[in-house]
Amino acid sequence: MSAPRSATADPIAIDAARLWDELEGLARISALPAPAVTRVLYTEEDLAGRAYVRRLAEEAGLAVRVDPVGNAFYRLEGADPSLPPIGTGSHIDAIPNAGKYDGTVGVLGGVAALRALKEAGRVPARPLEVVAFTSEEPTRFGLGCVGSRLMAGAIAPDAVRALEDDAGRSFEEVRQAAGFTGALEEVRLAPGHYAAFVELHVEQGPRLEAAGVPIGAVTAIAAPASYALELEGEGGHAGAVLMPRRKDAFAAACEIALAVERAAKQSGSPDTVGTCGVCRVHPGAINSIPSCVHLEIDLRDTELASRERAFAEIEAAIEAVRRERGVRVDVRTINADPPAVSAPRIVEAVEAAAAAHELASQRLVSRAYHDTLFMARVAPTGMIFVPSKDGVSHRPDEYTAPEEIAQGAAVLAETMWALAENPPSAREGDTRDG
Ligand code: HGY
Ligand code: MN
Ligand code: MN
Repeated sequence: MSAPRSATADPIAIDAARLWDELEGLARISALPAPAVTRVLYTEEDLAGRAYVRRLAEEAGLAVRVDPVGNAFYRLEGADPSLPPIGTGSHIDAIPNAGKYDGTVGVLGGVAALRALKEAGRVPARPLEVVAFTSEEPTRFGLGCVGSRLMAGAIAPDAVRALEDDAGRSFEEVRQAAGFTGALEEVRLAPGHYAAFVELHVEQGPRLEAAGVPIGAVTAIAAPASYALELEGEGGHAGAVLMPRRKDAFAAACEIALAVERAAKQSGSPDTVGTCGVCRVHPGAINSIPSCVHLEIDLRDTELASRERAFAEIEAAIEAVRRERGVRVDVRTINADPPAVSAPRIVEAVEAAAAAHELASQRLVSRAYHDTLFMARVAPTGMIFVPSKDGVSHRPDEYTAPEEIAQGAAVLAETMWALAENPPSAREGDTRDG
């Protein structure tokens, strides 16, 4: 077994064409025809995608472990196997009508990074691990980052078991049917399990492309919150009930949706964003006044105080709808998470790795959330971004060029290598409250 690399070794080289082909192969595993990609938690497409990635990891000579919720760990052994690993990873589940690169670049790019080190005969000072997290997207059970929340102890296993999908099937029932058994209590990581965690991801925004910079060193991840609203008015005949007597639940929902947009625009912070991506109207007949509506709100900001100010505005608008329209509105918080701050040492390691590959880099905040948001509760973290064409994501026309993806994987490999030899202290970037 060769000794760890000296500081003067050549930069790590990634086979860009091979990584591109592997991403294309994964993109073909989808519930929708190309170019759209859909892989929803615990569906046959999700399971086929997991098997595809596992095969690539095994072919790369990585050791594989899968935990009871389906988080998969692909490990390159280090010179001292007893030391806490440096982790990386992301997700392969994809929302309906998504693109090819959200999450998958971080999983397959991570496998490519460890494979490149192994094929170059380089043994890191400590183990390196790629994690393919379960359920980063909220699509099936309404909550994102279920796998990393459980790993970080950010959600109780009972709360996960009780989640239900739109067909009324419980998380536990679906998980077991997908072949993931064992107790969810075993998913939680021991304190200090990872010495550091760095995720590679497409930016899902326009800044790197606009700046002509190939690498982003992420300094923080915005604070996401989501809410489920049940509105109950009065149904009736669309022709027979005169307007003064109506309690139209959909019109009430529209007022709330516009209040979400207004609160985000007028919050005083350019980083406040809000939308209502889910709206179900009952009974859903053209000539029947909507009696009930299920509405879901997604609200975020990089600053918690700004997000909370915006939500206070939305709550005031909801109260006005109750009062003026006589429509009942029940609000359930799905999640309201704090932001995550990257460990300064990891931000610097990403910038140094980019420089070692003669790549420009710039610091930026992640407006999307990622599993790193929760890994930041149990380890020093950072993220590496690569550009998104036109800033597009969560759409079939999402695109990042092959050489940009390979550059991200090379910077990831270089960063993990450096952190393996000289990890940050455990408290750096600790975002837990208090
Ligand atoms: O919604 C998000 O920010 C992530 O893509 N799940
Ligand atoms: Mn996503
Ligand atoms: Mn993602």
